[in-house]
Amino acid sequence: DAPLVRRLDLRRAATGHPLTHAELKAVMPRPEQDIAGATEAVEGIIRRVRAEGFTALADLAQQFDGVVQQTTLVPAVELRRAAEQLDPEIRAALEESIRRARIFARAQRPEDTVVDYGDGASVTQRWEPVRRVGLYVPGGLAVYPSSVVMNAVPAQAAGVGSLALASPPQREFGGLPHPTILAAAYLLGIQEVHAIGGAQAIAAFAHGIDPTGEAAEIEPVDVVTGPGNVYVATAKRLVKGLVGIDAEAGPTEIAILADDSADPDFVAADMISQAEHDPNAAAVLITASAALADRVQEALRWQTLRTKHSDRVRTALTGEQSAVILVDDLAEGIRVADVYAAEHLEILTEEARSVAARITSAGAVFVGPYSPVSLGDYAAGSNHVLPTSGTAAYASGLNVATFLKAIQVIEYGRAGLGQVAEHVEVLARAEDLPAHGDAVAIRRRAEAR
Ligand code: HSO
Ligand code: ZN
Repeated sequence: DAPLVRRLDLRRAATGHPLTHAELKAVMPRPEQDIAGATEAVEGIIRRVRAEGFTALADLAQQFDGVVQQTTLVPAVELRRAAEQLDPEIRAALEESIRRARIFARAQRPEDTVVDYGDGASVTQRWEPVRRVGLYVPGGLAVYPSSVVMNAVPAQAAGVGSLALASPPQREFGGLPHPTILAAAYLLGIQEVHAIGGAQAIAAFAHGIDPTGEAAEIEPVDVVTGPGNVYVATAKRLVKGLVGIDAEAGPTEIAILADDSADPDFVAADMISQAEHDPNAAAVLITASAALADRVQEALRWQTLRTKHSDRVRTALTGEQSAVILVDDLAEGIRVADVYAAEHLEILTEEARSVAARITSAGAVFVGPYSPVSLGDYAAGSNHVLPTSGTAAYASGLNVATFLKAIQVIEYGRAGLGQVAEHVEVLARAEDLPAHGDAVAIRRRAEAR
């Protein structure tokens, strides 16, 4: 019977000529995603939230979530209660996840850069955290307390003073967000949690909500982060510019670069682990070993039968976005992996570390047989909010810098300015902006007096 994952043969014998970068890019497996479709509806929601504030939020909560709200703010006692009632095993796991993520995030904090040009002239790059961040966490089917950790920890390590979280109100939990989300917020020390769903949460963060009646104020934020469905992604796209956003995350993806030394059962298990997220998730194996490709297809078949979300997994694996890519050799495999620019790339080859060092595009690289992606999803210390859909060619995973901005500080004295004054005046004339030159000349004349 047919293999589960389609085969894409990029070996010279099949392609006839070595594929250029552009040709490779064109044949990479990618999911189709329609983000334009939601734009009109989301624009309407944002307009209403801006115009009507809490009234709009309450209406939308009734309409989409079936709950009646007096305020969006979750009382502090509910956060504590959720943490107290959390399964102790889950609590311990979340605490370890937070602990490791914090160590890595704190180590990322960049130093200021100071350059001295002599004559009392210096330029400094100083890092400052953004003032306030809004973190959106989906509810419904995918309840990921791990994503609360991954979004909050780098913001906190950056020194962001004000962190608000929003998650949809759940009927079955009395109109509050899901209790594991509340518990994760409590463990992270997040005190401001709002029960708001989807696009309206992004709008509330971006534009702010005035206090009305019992309803609490929501101060506008500087940056909005967090995963979500197509409505959330669209809302983030629409408020971008007014506020900063993290990446518009597409469906998750895993690529594995492997050779004959790889265990086909590990390869299959890891492909399935990410396929489990979403029928649109992508699982890609890149290998020069046709024998490994066959063994992985075999392992995928039986593992898929036994896994809990086998329907979703089968849809993801058989989709256009997933593939077993055959290449001539390891060097070509590295080239293909770079062009694909995976959200997650596993290196399951001999000398995995040196192969990983040659990779130039990936959200995160997982080196060797004991670094599966699911380790990174929960407890490696790295972040699991990573660039998808090939955006790793230019974008980075969530990290401390996402929540920092660099201020350039210029301090020249009279002598320092004197050293470059003429060059400034010349360039000002060359650009026909004589007033620019005058601003320097007037200081030179003051000096002469
Ligand atoms: N693999 C997902 C993150 C996640 N996994 C959350 C489990 N929970 C995207 O990197
Ligand atoms: Zn995952």
